[in-house]
Amino acid sequence: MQWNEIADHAKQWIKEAGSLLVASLQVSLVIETKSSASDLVTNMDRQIEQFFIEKIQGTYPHHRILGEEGYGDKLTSFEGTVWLIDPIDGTMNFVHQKRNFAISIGIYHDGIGKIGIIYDPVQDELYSTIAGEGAYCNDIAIPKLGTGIVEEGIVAVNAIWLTENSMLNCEKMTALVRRLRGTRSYGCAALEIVYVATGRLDGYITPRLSPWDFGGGAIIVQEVGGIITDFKGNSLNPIEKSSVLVAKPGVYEQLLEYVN
Ligand code: 2AM
Ligand code: CA
Repeated sequence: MQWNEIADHAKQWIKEAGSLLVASLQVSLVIETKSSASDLVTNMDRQIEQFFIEKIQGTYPHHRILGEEGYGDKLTSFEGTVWLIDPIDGTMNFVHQKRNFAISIGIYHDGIGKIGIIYDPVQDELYSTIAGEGAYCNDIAIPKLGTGIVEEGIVAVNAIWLTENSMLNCEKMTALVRRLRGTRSYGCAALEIVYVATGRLDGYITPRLSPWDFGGGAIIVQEVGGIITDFKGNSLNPIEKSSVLVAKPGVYEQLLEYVN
């Protein structure tokens, strides 16, 4: 398989899609809610997913696509080449803040991560990797991560997980927040994962992501030595929803004790 050629196409398409998103910020969006008032979808989520499906099917007709908005294939297995696509990760940010959103692509072959590409079109930052060939931010190599400790770490976590909830122990989370150097919350899982890869964050804790949220970022952060698993320490299955703990070595082992 020509992974270089596929990655080049994916980068070209993701940049084109990013320009469409930035241009759309100037015109009024059609905003609807899905499962709840905080679960937003816009005409652009749908348009961008359809844009990728047309490009991929036109160029790689045997590849399959799993996209958040459901225009792709109904996958029951991960055989062959599969594209995981989130046309807008951070739709709430896209609508309310007009920044801190991204397009996420993860390309897997027989379930193994091959290519990860995340594009933040407002910052014009393209994060990419072909597994085994290093990770890049706008063609500048991202250095391998060293080890760290929570006392010197900044970890992304949404404040909701410090309130009473069924996914995490909020007393343990409060103790963790007191011990950390700092916390942040960007509201865009794909960016929070690649920020761990670039060292802007030392870790990220989030209890329920879908494959298209973590599929691209997971390949990038692992390429630079970051660790990404579910809250029990198991490898992520790119076909299932999952809790996600991602961090640099050292910090990961410490965080695992708080979320497990
Ligand atoms: P989305 O914008 O593509 O839906 C928000 O904290 C981040 O978590 C976003 O990246 C959002 O992705 C993702 N997310 C995915 N599923 C979610 C859920 N059920 N509830 C809240 N956020 C979710
Ligand atoms: Ca989305």
